[in-house]
Amino acid sequence: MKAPYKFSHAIVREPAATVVDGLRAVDRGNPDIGRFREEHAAYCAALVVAGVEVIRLPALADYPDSVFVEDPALVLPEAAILLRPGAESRAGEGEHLAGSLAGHRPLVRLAEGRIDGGDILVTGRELIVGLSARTDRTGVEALDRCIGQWGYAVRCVALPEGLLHLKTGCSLLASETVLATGGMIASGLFDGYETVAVPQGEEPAANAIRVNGHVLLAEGYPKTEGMLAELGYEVMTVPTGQAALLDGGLSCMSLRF
Ligand code: CIR
Repeated sequence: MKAPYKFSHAIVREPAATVVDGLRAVDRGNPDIGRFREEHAAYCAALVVAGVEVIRLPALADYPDSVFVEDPALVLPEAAILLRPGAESRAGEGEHLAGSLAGHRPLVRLAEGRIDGGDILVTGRELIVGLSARTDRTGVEALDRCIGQWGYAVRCVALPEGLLHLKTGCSLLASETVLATGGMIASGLFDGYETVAVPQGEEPAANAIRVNGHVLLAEGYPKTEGMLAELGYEVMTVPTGQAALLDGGLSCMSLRF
């Protein structure tokens, strides 16, 4: 199974003690900072095994959700784009990534609208962008104008009910192959792609990440793990219980490039 792209680096940010104040749709209790740090360390270790250099940024106490670095930025081969996160409390997070990103890519700031990185799936041929509570049409159009100069096409899609972000329910396994929940596949979002449905009851496993030769999968989804192994993917499982309390998963805890 050929990897869609070769990643050499991943930016992560240590969880802050204030992560207990992180946003969540449903309160199932606060994450435990000690366990969150352990899970984050396991996540970073898995990225290293997958062959990337992990750039660890320090915790930001003023931004409880800043461990979820995927949302305020998008890194493409041509540039790093500071997005405009849809949650008020997260609006300043991007500037804290600017210094690190500028060391690797020309930096571009999106001019208007709202858009979270969690709503952007970069495939081998286009960017699929979900309209959500965090991402609006103005933001998608601003992104489209920004990346059009490099030849990227944007496919703007409406999310099925109940998902925070597009990538809450899907991930890219290969450049033309998407892992997703049955509901997302049925709604036609990925027409034209090969799709692999996560088994019913294991929907959160759809937020996986393909990193070079490996697929990182949340721990606790044995049917999905078995299915992917059967399909020939090299699967590594990572604990995500603490991030899940804040509606976070594997994709949102790093910026890979
Ligand atoms: C938030 O609501 O913004 C955070 N608690 C979770 C962000 C998860 N990000 C992602 O799925 N890309």
